[in-house]
Amino acid sequence: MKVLVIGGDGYCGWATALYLSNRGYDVGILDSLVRRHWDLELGVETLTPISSIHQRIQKWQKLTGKQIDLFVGDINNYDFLQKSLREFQPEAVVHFGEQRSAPFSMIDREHAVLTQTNNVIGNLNLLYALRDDFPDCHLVKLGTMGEYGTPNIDIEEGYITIEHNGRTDTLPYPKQPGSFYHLSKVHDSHNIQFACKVWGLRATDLNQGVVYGVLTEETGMDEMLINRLDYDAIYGTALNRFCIQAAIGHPLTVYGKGGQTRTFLDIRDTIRCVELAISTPAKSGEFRVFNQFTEMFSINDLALKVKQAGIALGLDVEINTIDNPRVEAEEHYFNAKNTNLLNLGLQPHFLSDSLLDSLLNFAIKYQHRIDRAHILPKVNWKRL
Ligand code: NAD
Ligand code: USQ
Repeated sequence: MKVLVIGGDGYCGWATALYLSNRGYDVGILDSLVRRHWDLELGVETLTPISSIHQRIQKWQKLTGKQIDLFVGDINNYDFLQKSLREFQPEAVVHFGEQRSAPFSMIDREHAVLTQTNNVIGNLNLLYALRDDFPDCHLVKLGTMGEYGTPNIDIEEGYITIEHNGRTDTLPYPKQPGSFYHLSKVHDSHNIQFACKVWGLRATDLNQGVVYGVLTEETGMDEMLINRLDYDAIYGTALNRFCIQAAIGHPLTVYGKGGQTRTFLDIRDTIRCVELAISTPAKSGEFRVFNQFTEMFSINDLALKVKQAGIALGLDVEINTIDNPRVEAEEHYFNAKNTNLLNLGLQPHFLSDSLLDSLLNFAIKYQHRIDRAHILPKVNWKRL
């Protein structure tokens, strides 16, 4: 099957592209490389030294004999997108290619607008390109669990059946996102659902939780295939950040009370979930939603786990509570369903001591690359 991975130079996309290529899929990567540009602009670097996309793909071909086609360009450029799709002829498109940081989207008006135009228009272009040339192609779109927010009732997978004044209907689950980035994902979901309804496209929205870890079988084959691992306050995410902080003796940065509960998954499950979605496509006209995570943790739980794993490695780990730069509930009910992917056969890699160990050791190995100035958060959600 021919699969185009949009955003294939990024954290989730690179691991997915190699995994699918290894599994025998005919893979293409489309990426504007804008994430590398944003890193330069922010003055941050991934913990790990990543090679250029060209070097990465060449090395992969040398090691495995497998070819990955490369399309460098922006999906906001419709001509480029249309031309690339026509050349590659995808049967499935996995769309990771968006600005994915909540703090980035909250820096100021420019960054909010950039995030929403990049994400919403890019996705809308993709919907039109599929409608015109590949109406049967399965769109697998990365959404986020953060679309739902933290409601005081259980979170279902995309839809909820509601009885109101004696009548019943199954409706999209209410969305209460917590940043202009998370809002962009909600807008995407609505656009995709509408396109499936009016044009008969087939799509799966993967509402993914926070991803952790860095090693996959494929990216571990050679240092030139190494994946990015962000630790800075803009792009670094909770668990990855905590492990890197622990490795250099920086106190773990718990925002506010730390009772924020989120969903999480190992990057090795991200790639498997995408494959499960691709191999059982949505029906024509269907907008399918899967909640893509394996476990739920509060931020305090995570900090404690990292502290314990760090102590076992002889590290001195301190947990610091700092003022929460975000506006979010810090103590709340949270219970989300994730049965769709399990029913398709997902066998989760639950968070284990060995994973924490490996992540901590990765961080220790590359600690000389860490710039401590980028650890504490500087972007505030509130109107200061
Ligand atoms: P990333 O920033 O590492 O990768 C995104 C890639 O998309 C980058 O290589 C970037 O250059 C590319 N890109 C961005 N805009 C583009 C455009 N207009 N045209 C072409 N390419 C473009 O992000 P990631 O962590 O790999 O996340 C991938 C997707 O998964 C995102 O949509 C994100 O919202 C979603 N997601 C990520 C996480 C996580 O914890 N990392 C969790 C849930 C959902
Ligand atoms: N947090 C801390 N300390 C930190 C970093 C984060 O307490 O040092 C807290 C935040 O306040 C928040 C939670 O941890 O309550 C998660 O924050 P995060 O930065 O790990 O993740 P988030 O901003 O939600 O975004 C990440 C990805 C995004 C994806 C999302 C999935 O960057 O692309 O969509 O996770 S989800 O969280 O399910 O929305």
